[in-house]
Amino acid sequence: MVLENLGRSLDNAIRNIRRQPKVDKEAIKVLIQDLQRALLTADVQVELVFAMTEAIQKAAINTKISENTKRKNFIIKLVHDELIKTLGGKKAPIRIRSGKKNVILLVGIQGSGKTTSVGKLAHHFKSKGFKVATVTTDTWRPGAYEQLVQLSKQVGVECYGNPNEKNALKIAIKESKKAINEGHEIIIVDTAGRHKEEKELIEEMIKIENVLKPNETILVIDGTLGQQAFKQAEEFANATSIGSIIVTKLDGTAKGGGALSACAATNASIRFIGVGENIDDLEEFEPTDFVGSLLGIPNLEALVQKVQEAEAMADPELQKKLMRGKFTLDDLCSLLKNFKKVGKFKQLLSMMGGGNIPDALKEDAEKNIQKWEIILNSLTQEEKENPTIIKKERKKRIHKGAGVEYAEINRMLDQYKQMKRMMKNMIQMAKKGKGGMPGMPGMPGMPGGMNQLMKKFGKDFKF
Ligand SMILES: Nc1nc2c(ncn2[C@@H]2O[C@H](COP(=O)(O)OP(=O)(O)OP(=O)(O)O)[C@@H](O)[C@H]2O)c(=O)[nH]1
Ligand SMILES: [Mg+2]
Repeated sequence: MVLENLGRSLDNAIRNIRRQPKVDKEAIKVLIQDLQRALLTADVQVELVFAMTEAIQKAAINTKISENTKRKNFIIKLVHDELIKTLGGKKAPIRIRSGKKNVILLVGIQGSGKTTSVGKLAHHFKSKGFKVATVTTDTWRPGAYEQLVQLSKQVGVECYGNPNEKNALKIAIKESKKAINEGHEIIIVDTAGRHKEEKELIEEMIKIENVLKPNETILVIDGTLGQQAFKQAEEFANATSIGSIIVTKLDGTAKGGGALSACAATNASIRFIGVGENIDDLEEFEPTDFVGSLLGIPNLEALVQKVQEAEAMADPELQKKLMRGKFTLDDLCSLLKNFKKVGKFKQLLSMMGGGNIPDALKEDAEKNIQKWEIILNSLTQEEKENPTIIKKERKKRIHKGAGVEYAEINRMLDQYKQMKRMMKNMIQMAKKGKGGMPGMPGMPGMPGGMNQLMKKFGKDFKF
């Protein structure tokens, strides 16, 4: 595994917290120390480590969570989220258009692993079914042409170049054109790594970018540089809008955490990581999966999702709105916003009405969530607070203003009424001390939270 040591120490820290019968301040303190030690040993920048762990510690101690969430799971999710944030979050994949011309340009400092990465990328895209070719424009390094020819042979793709031409720009234009004309979909272009300085490298990159107009320029960075990768990545991120990064040699370096977090800190996207010298030692970099394997928890995503869902329902603002006893369209707006975070409106409806709502209706609501938002945004405050005044004339106005079908407005209002009825039932059940409606599967945070609020507000709820 990449960053094996970091993974092992994070895994231990998480195991420790999971073993605790009760997570108290002391246990959180130990976890924070373990995390700091693990991240600093992996060369992550000191300020970053402290900012991350402070955020985790604060939220771990201060956040009120739903009683359906175990605090240790909540804390694991905090660690997970902070690590993903540090590594740059979700990124879009390279835009490759099948059947069209696609050019990928690799640049980087001497010895960073460009040529090897050209071979690895060729292998990666070939195995996805693309017709790939490589182009070498390196007229600087002795044997550079042969190196890529050899690698390309190993991958089973054609390599274009001209060892007799000394002008790299000329080769780039001519050989890429040839490769495209001969029917290749993806052309991966290697460049010379004579630069020891970022500035020079960036200047040349801009020149080649201007003539080749690549879909993507990839900066290859040696992962053993650790935090020093920041400067290179930053200059690069400032110079190109179509750039991404491959961090190489992450196999066996203790500094990988530094290189990865330093690159991510520049907002450049790390697309791949190099994890060895062979052509298949390239991994697509997806922070979510990466963090999952670092933390060593099987089904981490399921755990994170569960906590996220439970906490969306435990949102105190949302609960207050639900418990105000007057479920208006304004409240529906808040619900939609909240549940868009979780992405499962269907589940909200289950929570509110359990088996009472047919699946088709739930799916309908989930599908129409965007249209509903448009409708809701077209309503006046008065209409939101008192939906009964939305009669024919007002509906006509909304229909015109929101650009949605007339029937859609009725559908939304029908669903709203149904929800309001269910809310009423639910609160009545809570008042009777039954904690919620029967047949309400997966209702995290609701009954308990509701009972607490009932105690607080007494019998003031009226529909
Ligand atoms: N362990 C390991 N070695 C790598 C990785 N990527 C590249 N290398 C090694 O790093 C050395 C340099 O790789 P090259 O691909 O030639 O680097 P380059 O950037 O093309 O070098 P120049 O063209 O001279 O600038 C070679 O010995 C590669 O085998 C990696 O992910 N892991
Ligand atoms: Mg090279």
